[in-house]
Amino acid sequence: MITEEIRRVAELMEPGGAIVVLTGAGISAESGVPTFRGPGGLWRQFRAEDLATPEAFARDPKLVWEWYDWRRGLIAKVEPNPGHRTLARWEARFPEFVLVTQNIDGLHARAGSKRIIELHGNIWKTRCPEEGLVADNAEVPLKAIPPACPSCGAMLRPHIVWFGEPLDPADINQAWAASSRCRLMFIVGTSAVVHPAASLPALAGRAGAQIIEINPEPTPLSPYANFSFRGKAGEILPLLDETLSKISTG
Ligand code: BJW
Repeated sequence: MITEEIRRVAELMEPGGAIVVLTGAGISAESGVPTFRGPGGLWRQFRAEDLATPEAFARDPKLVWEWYDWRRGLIAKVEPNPGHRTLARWEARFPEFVLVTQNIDGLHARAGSKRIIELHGNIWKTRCPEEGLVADNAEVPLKAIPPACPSCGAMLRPHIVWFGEPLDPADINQAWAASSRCRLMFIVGTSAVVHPAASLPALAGRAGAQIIEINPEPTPLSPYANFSFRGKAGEILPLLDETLSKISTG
């Protein structure tokens, strides 16, 4: 059944209108990737300070790499879900569509999205701290922990943004620019507590965009959302897409 609110949002999705979608771990939850803060979330089992900071990596790189190797193993076994696939279709449908994700799992790309701003990096990439070279790495499990740079032999690190590290300026600048000129911003599956990602909707809202949140739980951004869909991304996004198709075919 198509609710009135779904129809209203679908009607706002005009063919030429700029749309930004900000995603978080919740969009991959239905694929089987653990979130960070909810029930069963990674930060309920592990301390971020021990695993996701530059200090933790300096102290114990093997431990940090083992944790990422374990997560790579989990992610390698799962598939993108209808939420990821809907966003890939929207990229093809709307010329001014920007996908900004905090996720490092690579599932948006596997679903077919091509223009993705990965604010927190990608678990399938390594970086050489000496030469700065970023390289794809799909080994599961990793052959060596910690892995070494094939060019200079230095210890590689995951190409991930840890707490206290700056985001890539090119990524955050693009995300800021897109957020400040969009007409619609969807916030999908994020607890909206990690900055600067969580500041993007405020930027969009101040510039006059309509804010649409999709999350089974309320977040600090919920009071500022024009529409809040309390449901799963893998159900609400396809429903919106279906409604969009019905509207456009009359
Ligand atoms: C569903 C669902 C379904 C479930 N459908 N939904 C301003 C104020 C306060 C603090 C700061 C600030 N600015 C910066 C900071 C510090 C810090 C920060 O934000 N801390 C806060 C936690 C307090 N930020 C940083 O350190 C950032 N760097 C920075 O700001 O640098 C500045 C600097 C400048 C110059 C020099 C030096 C520094 C970096 C942040 C890096 C975040 N990294 C992590 C981990 C690494 C990646 C990895 O290993 O995986 O990224 S933390 C973790 O949180 C991960 C995520 O991307 C991120 C966001 O989490 P997300 O995606 O929201 O997941 P959850 O689990 O929190 O939420 C899931 C949601 O889904 C829930 O709401 C569910 O209800 C929902 N859900 N099923 C839809 N089916």
